Amino acid sequence: MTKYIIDAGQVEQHNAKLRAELQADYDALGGMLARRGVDIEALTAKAQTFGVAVPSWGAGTGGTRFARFPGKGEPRDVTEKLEDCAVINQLTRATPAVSLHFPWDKPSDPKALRQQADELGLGFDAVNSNTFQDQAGQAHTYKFGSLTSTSQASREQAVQHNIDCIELGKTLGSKGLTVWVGDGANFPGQSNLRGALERYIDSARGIYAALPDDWLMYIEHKLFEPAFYCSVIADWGTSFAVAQTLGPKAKCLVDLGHHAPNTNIEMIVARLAQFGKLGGFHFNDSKYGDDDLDSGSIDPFQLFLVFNELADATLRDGTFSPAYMLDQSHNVTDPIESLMSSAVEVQRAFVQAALVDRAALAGFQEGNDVLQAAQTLKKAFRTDVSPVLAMARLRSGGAIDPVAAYRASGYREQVAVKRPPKAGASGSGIV
Ligand code: PSV
Ligand code: MN
Ligand code: MN
Repeated sequence: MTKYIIDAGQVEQHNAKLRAELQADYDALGGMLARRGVDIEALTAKAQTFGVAVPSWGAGTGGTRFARFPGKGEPRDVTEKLEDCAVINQLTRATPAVSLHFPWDKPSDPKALRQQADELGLGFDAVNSNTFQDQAGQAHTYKFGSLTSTSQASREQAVQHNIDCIELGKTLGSKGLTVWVGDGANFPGQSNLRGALERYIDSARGIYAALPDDWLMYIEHKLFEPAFYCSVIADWGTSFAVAQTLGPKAKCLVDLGHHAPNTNIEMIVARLAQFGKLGGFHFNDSKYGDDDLDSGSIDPFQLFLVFNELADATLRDGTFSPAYMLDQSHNVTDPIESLMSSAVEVQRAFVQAALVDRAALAGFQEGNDVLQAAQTLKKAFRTDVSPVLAMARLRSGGAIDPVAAYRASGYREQVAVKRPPKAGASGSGIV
């Protein structure tokens, strides 16, 4: 039996107040969709299957290189992060798994952590390694790189850390390791561009060899930052080449914020899917760079177009299940509210993409009816599927309006009392 952090009776009360209004909106949308030949019940059932993992580090206030302004009642350790993640899933029913980042989230008792997650109805998504910072007591620095360092000792230490992450992840029931390195250079000439990638591949082989058969290794590319002249794994071409070189358990991970502005991300998605190397996503939104803004807050059409490619790939390839995760930094909002709204935005794109009339689209593409092809996508994107999302939540046991239910529960005020700020606490680890 799942232990709910927010009193189930409170959620029911909240739903009771909104139920009639939702039913009216749902019926109206159902009638409109029926005229298009779409069964709203099937769409709602599909929405109920959607899940996106929540990053443990997103539960605390993020921060920029300039400052961090902590919020009230922030989780102080991994067990408190799990509590917050459980609230997010209780109200949205769309975030059944948590992605941990080591060593930030290293549990003193991994079995107890798994038990806590079980009790809260949560699973563990891919675990993330961290070789972009030096940790206290670490023998060798990553100042000049980790998996690609010219220092063999630093490389070996970084490989071992990834293997340790796999071991911890096995105990927790995780099935994947996400590897993002900040390795690169700040000056032309600082590093040998080809040599650095050769060292990366050599190190990655050591990690890959430690992967259990039913695990995947997700290679996450990022254009720049912290390296500002060049990054070793800067783009999907490089991550694709690495994944091909390593083998079938290595796949590419697309973080939406890790590209130059105006990059056609949906085309990257289509390419990776076509060649069987699309492993998963870190969802967020951005205006300039790796802004880590809330999903769908800047360019919801791009998010829709990504899901449109995923829907096309599913149709072509049958079973196809990339890993979905949010990777955001919340600086000016309550992280629980941002994560709930973001999960709903990603779910919205998933449902809208299911509304695309694929037969009509294929016909317009075949006949080069450009305008109608574009309108076919827009018609799906413009459909307000909010009643479907709310009904899916209601039927799955969540809240019709997650943010309203969360505010009414007083959860943040309660944890603010239970979780006084740590003296000198300055960050969630993200700078
Ligand atoms: C890097 O910018 C990144 O997107 C990677 O996914 C990291 O693991 C995450 O942020 C948290 O720092
Ligand atoms: Mn990421
Ligand atoms: Mn990032």
